[in-house]
Amino acid sequence: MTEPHTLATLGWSQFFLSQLEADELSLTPVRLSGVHRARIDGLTTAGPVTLSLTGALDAGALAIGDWVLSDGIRLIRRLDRKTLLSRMAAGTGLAHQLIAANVDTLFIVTSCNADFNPARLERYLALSAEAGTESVVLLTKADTTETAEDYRTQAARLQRGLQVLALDARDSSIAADLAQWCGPGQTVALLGSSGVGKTTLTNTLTGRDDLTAPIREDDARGRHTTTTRSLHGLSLGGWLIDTPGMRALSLADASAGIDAVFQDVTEHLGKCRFRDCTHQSEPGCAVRQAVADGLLDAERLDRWDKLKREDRHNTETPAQARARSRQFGRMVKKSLTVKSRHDGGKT
Ligand SMILES: Nc1nc2c(ncn2[C@@H]2O[C@H](COP(=O)(O)OP(=O)(O)OP(=O)(O)O)[C@@H](O)[C@H]2O)c(=O)[nH]1
Ligand SMILES: [Mg+2]
Repeated sequence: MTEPHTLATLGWSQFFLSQLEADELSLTPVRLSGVHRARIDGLTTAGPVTLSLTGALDAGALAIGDWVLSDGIRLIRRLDRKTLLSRMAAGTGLAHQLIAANVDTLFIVTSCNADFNPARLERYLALSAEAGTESVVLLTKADTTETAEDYRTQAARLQRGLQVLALDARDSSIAADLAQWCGPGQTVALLGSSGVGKTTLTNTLTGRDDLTAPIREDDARGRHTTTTRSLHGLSLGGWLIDTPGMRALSLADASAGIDAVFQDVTEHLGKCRFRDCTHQSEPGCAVRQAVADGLLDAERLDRWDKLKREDRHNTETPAQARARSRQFGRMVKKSLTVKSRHDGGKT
């Protein structure tokens, strides 16, 4: 983008302004548009800047979309984030990898083909809910099938009130359908598997001509064409972050996000006979009863349970895990005692 920006069109707001100390008012706010090992690229009201990363902050602590303060040469400090999309770094076991910061809306991208997978979409939705971003599911390649509406209906069931759009990512008229998220000051990010059309959407919505590549015919898999995250100006005035295709998405520290996506499950919690019910085989389980009564989808319950266990496993320290298993042991023992008393009373 060549035309000058105001802080507001760059996404600045009272939230960031209120973080400034009196002696920081002369510093320049910079919105990060690229994070590299030893330098960062950013946008200011005076145009693009590049700052070298020396000393205090390392690149891993910064995310594209972050607001930082600079004295014109150096980065002085990062401001608190309105939202932060992060995930467990693949292969490292624990470390969080920052995806993007200060994103208002996450466009979760999948296609009307073999890429469509409800369980995977639920992971993205939980990540988004945990980050505090609004979620919108975009189903690309609607032009390649007669059944786009079926995909849309299935996706809409994955979270209450979820917005889902089926579209042809190459069609310039989609900008009008996405306009409410793409205006001045707003930031969207695209996440999804390789080959679903993230860069195609980027090109359509920004007027760019970034590299895209055809997917494999047999299983609809992409070729990991995009390799870095990048921030671009949208034709409608906002900002868009394109990202490389994701392979696997593991959740950590996302317990509240998972529950926000699975409200149809969580609304039945807290009503079981045992306070620490695991909803497996305990008597008086309100959750299993809801499934039996047709009020709750058994597959949703299974997927919620699996995600919560995974999240716990990835989040707990070994000491916390031991404490929880001790507590669980005590709870089982107690419920067996209660049960035997109860059974004894009956005979
Ligand atoms: N027919 C049709 N083709 C599409 C659509 N969206 C994307 N494509 C095609 O799908 C292929 C992959 O698109 P990309 O935009 O490169 O996908 P990506 O999500 O950026 O992939 P990575 O960069 O590998 O993560 C390209 O050949 C696109 O032209 C769509 O809505 N309809
Ligand atoms: Mg791409």
